Amino acid sequence: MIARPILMQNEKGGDGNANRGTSVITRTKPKTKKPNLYRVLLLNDDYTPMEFVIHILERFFQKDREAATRIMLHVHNHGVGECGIYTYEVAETKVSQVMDFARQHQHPLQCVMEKK
Ligand code: TYC
Repeated sequence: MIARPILMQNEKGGDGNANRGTSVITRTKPKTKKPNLYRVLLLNDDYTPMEFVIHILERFFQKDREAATRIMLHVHNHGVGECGIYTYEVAETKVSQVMDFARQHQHPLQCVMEKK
């Protein structure tokens, strides 16, 4: 973790001159903030072709054919399954890409995200 300099105004200053009445301290304790993570899930339905779901997993979730087939069959058998875990904006983008692609091909496939 990189210690970032923190610029602080001290009790003096306010005379308008650059950096007069200021002091710089350096953070010593590393500040590590974990990002909120979101699961992207596929939901089962009776109409979307298995091959289409496998294609989605390869195209948008970088799965190889074997992993994509395993996830698709899990969703088919259990009703829901995880495609991946991402930060909020990435997860949101994946959900939109899947929903748009499914709609374009007139399949009822549903994709959702949930906070981990
Ligand atoms: N149940 C679908 C079928 O039998 C296949 C399917 C799998 C659909 C996963 C959606 O998310 C899904 N054709």
